Amino acid sequence: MELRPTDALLIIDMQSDFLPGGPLAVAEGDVIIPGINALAQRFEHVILTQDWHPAGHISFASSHTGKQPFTDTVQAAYGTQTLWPDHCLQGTRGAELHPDLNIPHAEMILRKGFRRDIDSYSAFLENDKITGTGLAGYLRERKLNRLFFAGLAYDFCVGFSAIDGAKLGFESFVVEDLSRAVALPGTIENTNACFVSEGIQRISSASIAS
Ligand code: VGL
Ligand code: ZN
Repeated sequence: MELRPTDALLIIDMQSDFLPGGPLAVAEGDVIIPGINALAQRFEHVILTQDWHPAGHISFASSHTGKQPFTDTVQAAYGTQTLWPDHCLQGTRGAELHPDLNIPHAEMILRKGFRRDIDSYSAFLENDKITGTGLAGYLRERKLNRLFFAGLAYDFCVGFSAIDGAKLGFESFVVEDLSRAVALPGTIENTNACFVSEGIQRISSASIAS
């Protein structure tokens, strides 16, 4: 497939806390860094996202007494929220984009998940499915209409971002070999089913012409 000047690459949450050694390490998250750097060079427009939580965030198991990360949930005002280890605390080293990520021409870094009582997997809509991040307006104003997603995690922030992107009218592709999953029970299967129903194509980085 040929890239167009109106394409954008969205690199989701390539932060130290999600990489091996971090509190919410995604298996092989580090393996995709060189490929992401190489793919980004082929895009004129690159947007990076950063999960960016305040202390006491609703998604932290530590914010709720007796709750365990990964397996336990809480009922938020907007519905069921999965709980995680503390991660991507605003201003910490672990919240920084990984130092091996090398995309100096990235045009925007979008932070999300900064409201204490609302998590935000998606780069477009927070988990209440109402609060917007402003990204859709930014992309429309810049006339970027085709979106390619890579990064972490396939079954959470990458998946939710691509699904919302498609729902908002952007033609959306997920670069599967440049993403890795948290893989809680059923999450990958659920993500793949949503990609099918939203018309999101899973592609390989090799299929993008250079
Ligand atoms: C993510 C869980 C919690 C992600 C962020 O980037 O996929 N997952 N916060
Ligand atoms: Zn998070």
